[in-house]
Amino acid sequence: MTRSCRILGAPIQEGASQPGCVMGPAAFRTAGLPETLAELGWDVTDLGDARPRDLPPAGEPDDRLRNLAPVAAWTEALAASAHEMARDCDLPIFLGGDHSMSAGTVSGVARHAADLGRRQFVLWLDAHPDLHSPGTTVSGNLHGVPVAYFTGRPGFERFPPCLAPVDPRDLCMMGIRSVDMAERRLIADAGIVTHDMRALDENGVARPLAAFLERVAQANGRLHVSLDVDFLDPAIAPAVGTTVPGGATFREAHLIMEMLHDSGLVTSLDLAELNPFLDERARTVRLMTDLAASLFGRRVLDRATGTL
Ligand code: EXY
Ligand code: MN
Ligand code: MN
Ligand code: MN
Repeated sequence: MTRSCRILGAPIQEGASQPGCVMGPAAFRTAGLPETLAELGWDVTDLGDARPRDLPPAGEPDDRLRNLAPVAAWTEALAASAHEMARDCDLPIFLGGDHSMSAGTVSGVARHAADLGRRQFVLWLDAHPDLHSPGTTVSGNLHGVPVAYFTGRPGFERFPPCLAPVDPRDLCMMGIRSVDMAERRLIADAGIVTHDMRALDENGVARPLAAFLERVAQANGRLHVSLDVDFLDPAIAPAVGTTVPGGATFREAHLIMEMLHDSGLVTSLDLAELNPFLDERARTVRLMTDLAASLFGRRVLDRATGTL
């Protein structure tokens, strides 16, 4: 039976310090993402780009936070769209746009999981935990807060309410290698399963990922994957404003995507933080598009028969 996928651009860049993510959705389309997935047999519908909601004036601007009102407006719009898309197709894809997009996308798909009486799990592939609240962020850049928002942390009074918070114990982080002090304490207290790059160096990606996927399957959960460009090593993916040396390799990233496809558990996907302005001959957007293709079933060799 043909599986359906809907694509929504989220051209948000207000959460980042470096402009450019606004061009992300267009770059993915230029790289042929929709056509690539259709060639893999998926029923693909491109919904175009989201627009931020008109929120009432947000009161006194908080000069510690960059672009609070626009990011809150984007969150409202993306949460509503993500909730509908999760209801209307098998696997919605959200094209970023900076990672503040995930405050809306994850809270929206989690609301649909709650409608179904199922748990929402999240695989967070990122150099950063993005676990700040408005009261703890040092930079004031709101692409550093989505995980705190969608896990229902306090301090988001000037955001739309998160209607179905994700249980932090249903979150698995991989690739982490840049953590601020406030985030470090919270990861320990909240019991978030975190495989930093040191752990991946020692254990590889397959074993920790298989253990997490087993938990999702046992719980009959829905699984959102949020892939931040900076999860990857900057040498293979330079088009992101927050590069951190020592990221995942080409094969580690593809193995994760291939295992996710084989599990059949993924029910939504973010491709976040692509900044085409920083790319080198489109190689980052091509890699991210290829990784999405691996998640959607593209194989070099068919594992069962070993044939091409
Ligand atoms: N933790 C740092 C901050 O809060 O500014 C860096 C955040 C980077 C966020 C990018 C999307 O992953
Ligand atoms: Mn991120
Ligand atoms: Mn629903
Ligand atoms: Mn990051």
